[in-house]
Formats: sequence, C-alpha cells, structure tokens
Amino acid sequence: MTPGERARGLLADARRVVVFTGAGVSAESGIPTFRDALTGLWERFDARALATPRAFRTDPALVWGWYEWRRTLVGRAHPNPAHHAVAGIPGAVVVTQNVDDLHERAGSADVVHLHGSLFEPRCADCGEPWPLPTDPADEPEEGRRLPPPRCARCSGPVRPGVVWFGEALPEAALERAVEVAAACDLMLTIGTSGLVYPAAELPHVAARAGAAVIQINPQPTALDPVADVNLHGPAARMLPSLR
Ligand code: BJW
Ligand code: ZN
Repeated sequence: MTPGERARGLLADARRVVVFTGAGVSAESGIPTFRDALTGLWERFDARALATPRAFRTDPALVWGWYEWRRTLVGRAHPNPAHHAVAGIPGAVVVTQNVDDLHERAGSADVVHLHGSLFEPRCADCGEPWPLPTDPADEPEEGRRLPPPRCARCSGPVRPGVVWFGEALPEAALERAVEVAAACDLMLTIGTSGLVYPAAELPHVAARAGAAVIQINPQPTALDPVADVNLHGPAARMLPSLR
C-alpha cells in the first residue's frame, strides 16, 4: 500500500477528525510562511523586533505597520484547494496556528485559532476590542511604519490580536484544542514545522490517545516521528487527492 492509499483509508474510516494547520496550508495562497528558507518571514524579518510584547513597547509603529501590511496581504489572498479540501471533511474540527481567515472563507465551520487573528486588534492596555476600518483606502506597504490607533476607552495603543512569543495562548482555544486532540481518531497535521510550543504538542496528544496521525508537508519536520503516514508534497495538491 502506498502512503497515499493508507492515508485515504484512514480518512475514510475516521469518525472524529482534527485538522491541525500551520503557515504551509496558506503558502499556496501567496501568504509567506515563517521558517521556510528564502521566503519565510523570519528569514527576512527579525522575530524579536516584531513578534514579542517588548518589540511593541519599544517600537509600536514598526510593529503595527508590519501587521497592517500582513493584514492587507491576507485580505487580498484567497483560500486554495487545501483550505477547500479541509472544509469538505464532514464534522472536522480545524485547529490552526494561522492568524489568517482562509479556513473560514473556504467554509470550515469549526475553527479554533491558537495564535489569534490579524482581524481582531485590541487595546494593549485595557483589552477593549478595536473595530477595524472597513475602508481599505490606506493600504500600508511592506516596511512602512504606522503609529497604532488609540483605544476609544482609555486611549492606550491598539495592538494586533495575535499571540507573540512569551505570551500565553488564549485559554479557551488551547483547552478546546487539547480536548479535541485527545478525543479524535485521526489528526491531519498540515504545513507546520512543529517547532512552536505549546501548539506542537497537539499531534503528540492525539497519538498518545491512540489516534492515527497523517502529516502533509513537502519537507521533513519535527513531527515526522509522531506521524503514522508522512505525505511529502504541497498541501494544495496532496489534500484534494485524499478524497
Ligand atoms: C508547506 C507548504 C505547502 C511550506 N504545503 N506545507 C518549549 C521549549 C522551547 C521553547 C518553548 C517551549 N514552550 C514554549 C516555548 C517558547 C515559545 C516557543 O515555542 N519557541 C520555539 C520557537 C522554540 N512559545 C511561546 O512563546 C508561546 N507562548 C508560551 O509558551 O507561553 C507560555 C506562557 C504561559 C503563561 C503565561 C505566559 C506565557 C507562544 C507562541 C506564539 C507564536 N507566535 C507566532 C507569531 C504569531 C503572530 C504572527 O503571525 O506574527 O505564531 S510565531 C509563528 O510560528 C506563528 C506561527 O503560528 C508559529 C508556527 O509556525 P508554523 O505555522 O509551523 O510555520 P513555519 O514557517 O514554521 O512552518 C511552515 C511549514 O510549512 C514548513 O514545515 C514548510 O515545509 C511547510 N510548507 N509550503 C504544505 N505548500
Ligand atoms: Zn484601552
């Protein structure tokens, strides 16, 4: 049996499926990953200067401008065949590390965001949600600094609603993710390097609870040893071929 045939069999037999995704699932929508050589965001930008609470305190305009540029990129992108194939798995719970909204736009009904969202900024001081402007007139370019807007309640700086290094993941999201990982009979882990914790623990949680784990990734990853089937290829080609 080929790995593809094994994966198709596991998917056809599974009743509770969890789809765990990372930046690679959106790569073919034109959204850069973090750690891929040459094209990854952390190859071109310094994570410590952009994706930590200290970075935002030190240079809020640099950080806000960078995230507004990324929000613009995502806004222009479209879900790819991988997002659509995921949305076509009946009853699947999607647990994503991604801060984009492409799973939702492809039609996935149950999406858990472990690392927040580019579309839910909030006040850095009091936590008040900040309504995003609907007018796309002022679209920032890569590298352009932009002072963050001010909170209507306390006039604190508005920050992106994402989870930076050193910050706790949203409690309810992490709890639900662990719960569904421990209760599934199949986990598909797609397009993640499996290096960032605690998210990377989830395939191990599923495997320890007896679930089968299928990984889809063109490159070897930290999660290879935990996967029962490793499908080496791009998600937008591999996923649709499983159904
Ligand atoms: C394709 C493809 C195609 C390409 N098809 N595939 C244990 C040990 C050591 C350190 C730690 C530890 N536990 C915690 C830590 C610290 C830290 C951490 O994990 N560091 C590691 C890097 C070592 N974790 C944290 O700080 C977390 N918080 C925390 O632990 O809090 C504790 C706490 C508790 C209580 C109170 C206070 C604190 C938070 C982590 C937050 C991560 N944030 C980011 C940025 C989000 C905002 C933004 O977007 O800017 O999240 S970092 C970045 O990495 C982003 C991603 O979600 C995350 C994961 O990356 P992902 O998705 O895997 O992307 P890549 O690029 O790594 O991989 C892409 C993959 O796709 C590759 O494998 C490609 O091959 C593949 N691919 N094309 C399919 N077409
Ligand atoms: Zn406020």
